Amino acid sequence: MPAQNPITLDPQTVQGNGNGSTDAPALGPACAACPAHHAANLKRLGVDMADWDYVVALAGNPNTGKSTVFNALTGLRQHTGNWPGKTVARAEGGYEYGGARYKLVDLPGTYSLLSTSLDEEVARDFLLFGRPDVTVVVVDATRLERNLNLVLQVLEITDRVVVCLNLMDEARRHGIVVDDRRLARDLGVLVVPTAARQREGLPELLQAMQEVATGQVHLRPNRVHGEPPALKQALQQLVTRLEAAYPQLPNARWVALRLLDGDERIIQALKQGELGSLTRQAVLA
Ligand SMILES: Nc1nc2c(ncn2[C@@H]2O[C@H](COP(=O)(O)OP(=O)(O)OP(=O)(O)O)[C@@H](O)[C@H]2O)c(=O)[nH]1
Ligand SMILES: [Mg+2]
Repeated sequence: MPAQNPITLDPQTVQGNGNGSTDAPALGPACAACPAHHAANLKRLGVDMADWDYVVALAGNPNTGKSTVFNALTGLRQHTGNWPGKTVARAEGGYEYGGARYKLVDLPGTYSLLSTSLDEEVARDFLLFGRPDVTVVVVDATRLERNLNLVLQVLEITDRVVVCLNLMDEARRHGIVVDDRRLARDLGVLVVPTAARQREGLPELLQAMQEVATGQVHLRPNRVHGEPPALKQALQQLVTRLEAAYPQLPNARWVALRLLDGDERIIQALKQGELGSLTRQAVLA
């Protein structure tokens, strides 16, 4: 079924690519404007991309307003079910923006992505194997420090992040001032302040999601470094081999760290070629 659900926002925000540029997108080894998601893996994760251009994951700590954002963007065009083979509920929906169809998947609320609970495993697997075109991390502006833990973990897995700085009305009420520009600079990704219950900031959020999905902005997240020399060396070796095996892998460093940590799920994913398409040379090596 084709997506035909323009959301009800200011029509001025629901058109064009917003930057007035007519330049063709720069083509690298992988086209920057092309969808980044892994359709075959998404299908295994229960998300069929046949009628959609982009897939957006909504991640965040519990109770930060993910479902409020989800409902505001998708309206009635949504359905709920379970993740394949899991008892974890999933909501997915869609909207159209700037002539493209976006599928939005509401991930379970988690404090981390270390896969220590079923919810964390579901969220992590979706980001890692599905490779959403955009991951919106909804954070609570009144509890920023605690929420940033998850943001930094998501940034290890994907560059394609928009931070939705939600509950700004609550922050204001408590006299909390958040410098969203500084936060964006420090994290190296787009940050959009919102009060989702009042629909405040949602047009800007949609615009930011489009810019990331279509490759109009190229994000360079600031990741936490500082490994000891022995670990650094082991990482470098593993990363080189991973990148040879999976040339499109956006998060070889994170995968290497998990392998060194003995993460069974990642070891299994590697053995089964779930991380993406293995190159022929790597398979034959
Ligand atoms: N004041 C205020 N309340 C909000 C805002 N966004 C969401 N809420 C409220 O916060 C509560 C939690 O919102 P949800 O959207 O259910 O949060 P969630 O992240 O989906 O929660 P879980 O699915 O349980 O992790 C609800 O009562 C919302 O109405 C906001 O921007 N401002
Ligand atoms: Mg929810």
